[in-house]
Amino acid sequence: MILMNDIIREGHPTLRLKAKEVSFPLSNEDRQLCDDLLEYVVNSQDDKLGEKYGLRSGIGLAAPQVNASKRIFALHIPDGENLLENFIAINPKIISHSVEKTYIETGEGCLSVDREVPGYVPRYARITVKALDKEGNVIKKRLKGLPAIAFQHELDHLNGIMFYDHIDENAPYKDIPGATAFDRE
Ligand code: N9Y
Ligand code: NI
Repeated sequence: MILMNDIIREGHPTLRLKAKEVSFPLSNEDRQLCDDLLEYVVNSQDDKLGEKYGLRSGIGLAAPQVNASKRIFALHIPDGENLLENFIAINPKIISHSVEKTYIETGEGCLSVDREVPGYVPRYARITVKALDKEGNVIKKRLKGLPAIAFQHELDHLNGIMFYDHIDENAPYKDIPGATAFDRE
């Protein structure tokens, strides 16, 4: 089971690597990694289990965050139109995206970052994505709102990108042209 001590923090070189494609059929190790990532996000959002194991709540977790440089992440976004309720993405890709952008009004955080970094993180408002599931089936989805934002945050982890790389440090709350704010509430 993944605990906070298993999550590597900023400064660890693995977070800056481009993660490797996963080959199929999945190895037992990769299968377990998928299950562990999903288990973490589900448990971390359960008040009782989160408290019991001291988990910081997260809606997504990418393999590089547990020091596995592989193109896998899990998302658990309750209500997000049920699109990413329990989603494991392997070798994920954005195949098209809107011109319109969005950003979380209150900024982003990251389980690998133990500090607040203020500022808008520009994301595509709508994306069409492809990924493989554990059996190697191609899953294609259209995402918007929080699921779209979270997918882009996780995909960035597979490419060695941190959310604050997107923040304009001289003007963190500068207007983003063509963007509509996403309100977390
Ligand atoms: C976990 C992150 C991923 C999200 C950050 C922004 C979009 C994806 C995560 C730190 C603590 C809070 C938590 C969070 C949330 C957001 C919106 C609505 C409800 C994966 N991570 N968090 N970051 N929760 N809850 O680093 O979930 O943002 O790579
Ligand atoms: Ni993150």
